[in-house]
Amino acid sequence: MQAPEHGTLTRPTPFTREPLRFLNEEGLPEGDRDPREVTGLSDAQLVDLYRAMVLSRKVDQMGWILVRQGRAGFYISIQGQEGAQVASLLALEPQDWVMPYYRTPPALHVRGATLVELFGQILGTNADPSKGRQMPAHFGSRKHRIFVLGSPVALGHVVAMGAAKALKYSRENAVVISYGGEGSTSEPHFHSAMNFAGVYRLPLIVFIFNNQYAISVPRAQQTASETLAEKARAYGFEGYYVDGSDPLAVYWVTRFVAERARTNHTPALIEALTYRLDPHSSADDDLKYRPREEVEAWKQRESLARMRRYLEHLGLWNEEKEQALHAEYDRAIEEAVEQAEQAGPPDLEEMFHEVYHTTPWYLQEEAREARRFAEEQEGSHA
Ligand SMILES: Cc1ncc(C[n+]2csc(CCOP(=O)(O)OP(=O)(O)O)c2C)c(N)n1
Ligand SMILES: [Mg+2]
Repeated sequence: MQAPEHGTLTRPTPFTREPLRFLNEEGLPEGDRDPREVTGLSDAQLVDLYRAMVLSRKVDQMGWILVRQGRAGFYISIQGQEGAQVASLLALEPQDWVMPYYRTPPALHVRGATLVELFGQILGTNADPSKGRQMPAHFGSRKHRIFVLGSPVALGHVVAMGAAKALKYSRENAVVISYGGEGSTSEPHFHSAMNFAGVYRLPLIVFIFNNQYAISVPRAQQTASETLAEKARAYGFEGYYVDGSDPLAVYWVTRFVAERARTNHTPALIEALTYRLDPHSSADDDLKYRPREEVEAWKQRESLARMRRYLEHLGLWNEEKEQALHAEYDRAIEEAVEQAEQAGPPDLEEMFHEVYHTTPWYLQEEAREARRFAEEQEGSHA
């Protein structure tokens, strides 16, 4: 999707007590500002934004199916966060870098990752840019300027801060966005990243999905701060509290802070208020720690329904278009899964290569040993 011209955005208000938003829970514009004017998004771009959100939801649904069918070993869901995830990715430029967290991958098609690559990663086949070296939900691809995330919560923030420092010193006109959950703000890595982003004035955006739980731990047990966004104050820069179910507000704020970071190296923290509609992962039972009614209530105010209502309100969408879109994506996803699977498992020795620029002798030795072991196993089963 083509982004609007630079420098055209009005400044969002930092450190608000209520989340910034244009759309109310019914998907209708509230207040006297036309979100199209403030965001600079055209009608065609609004439709593209919604389409990308639907695609992310459908990739996610297929992720769950693959686990249930025993074709994937594990899965982590984006459901409930599609609007904020897609809108913030769309607000970036191709030269920017993305540090995903484990709920980001179903939206990475926005950065140019193909569906075959995304499903290749979930299935760990040769279609995966990381060649099956990572567990599902850990997509990365240098080609698309997407870092490979590490599993420890918040680790990405500090790596992203280092990358932002490198960009600044190499005078690249680009920004790094680092995603994480509200749980990641309790980790030392978050604070190190925030501290040095402020000290060195780095082009870093730390984007926090406050989905109100870190597995079973509620947000109230993470911090006594009223908002997460206000933590930025302590590090000498601004924090923005946004309604994460309003993709337009998320787009506006992200685009604004990204433009500012590229031109004058000002870091920013964004807190997007969301809700995780699914269990934490395919290995979790969320009804043990949160009531079904709470989940159902959040389903009523999530981003997909809101954005669809808004497009309908503008006369840009209807049931027929919705059905056609689902049919188109169902086909595309089915084909992508088939291709990703047909790519076959990566060669056994792949796991020893590309760990270092050149494979050191001890990894070469381990690779030979693994090959010998595999051949012995095959022999003993023959
Ligand atoms: C350092 C560390 N501690 C614990 C875990 C296990 N773990 C994985 S995800 C997660 C919850 C993180 O919650 P949050 O940051 O709010 O993100 P969310 O999953 O809610 O999107 C935990 C505790 C881990 N991966 N790394
Ligand atoms: Mg969380």
